[in-house]
Amino acid sequence: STFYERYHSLEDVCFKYQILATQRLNRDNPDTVKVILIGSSFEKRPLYVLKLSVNNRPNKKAMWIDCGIHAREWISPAFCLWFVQYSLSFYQSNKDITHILDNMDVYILPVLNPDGYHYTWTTNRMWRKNRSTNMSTKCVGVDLNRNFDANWCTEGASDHPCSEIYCGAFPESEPETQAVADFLRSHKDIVQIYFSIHSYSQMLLFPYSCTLEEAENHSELLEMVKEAAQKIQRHYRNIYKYGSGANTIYLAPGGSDDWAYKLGIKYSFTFELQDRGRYGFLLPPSDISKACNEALLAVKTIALKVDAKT
Ligand code: 0X9
Ligand code: ZN
Repeated sequence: STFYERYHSLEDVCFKYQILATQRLNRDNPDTVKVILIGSSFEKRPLYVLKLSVNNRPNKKAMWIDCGIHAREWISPAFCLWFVQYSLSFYQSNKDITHILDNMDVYILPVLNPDGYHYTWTTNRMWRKNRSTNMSTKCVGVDLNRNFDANWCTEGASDHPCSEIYCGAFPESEPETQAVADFLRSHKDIVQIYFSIHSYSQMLLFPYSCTLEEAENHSELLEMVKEAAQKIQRHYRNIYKYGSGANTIYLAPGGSDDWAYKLGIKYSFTFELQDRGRYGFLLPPSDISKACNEALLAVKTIALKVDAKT
């Protein structure tokens, strides 16, 4: 199997990212791939975003993808690497990725929660939260997908530090949350599409998850995820559910997708990749390529639809 059909330690992901950053999308332009440091984790690990940008046209729109917000969801960082590799390999040969990259910059954060990810490799494979500590409790970690400022810590999150869905002491209390939120705030006029990649259960979700109310462009978002799910079914014979988060899985406030949406990024999505529970978080490496190709098809489908509208 290739590099991309295996899971990788944090060190290997970071090393690979530095290598990828030296590659080019476009032979004529050296500045197509760039690494940006957006902050650091609780344990002071760097948070690197890769920027793919094929030309320097001003006012270009952008798409954001983050992976690995939940430590044990290993298929997620694998997807971010897959996406970068696919972009670098098929720009100018696959018409969809070419069209997307010609029209928008792409920012990819492969491991939003590096401390947690490292911990799943060394100590506890089923860890979910980050690894922040606090004098007032012996329990470790905040659920970073409950720590954003979107109906923070209401029903569907917990204010108990020992809970798996602990929302933290206050919104954006965690350095990882802050780094992402700061970056998106400072790029909100260009970032049009937000994707957060999770596992498992095979779902394509959009806001809201923090309330049962419908998003203002609910029907537009529904149309997009429906088309993406249909394409996955047609090409890969696999079923993905789709809909707003609160209606499709559960109420879960403080998530990054809802926060990004409220910031003004009207095309905001959370994907839950394979599988539907057979292996759960322990998806075998032999399933990585199909899981990533399905998600890639969904990302491309939605990006093309957004691009056609704007
Ligand atoms: O509960 C979550 O954070 C996500 N599911 S997971 O099993 N990967 O933990 C779903 C997130 C959906 N979006 C929001 N809750 N905002
Ligand atoms: Zn998750």
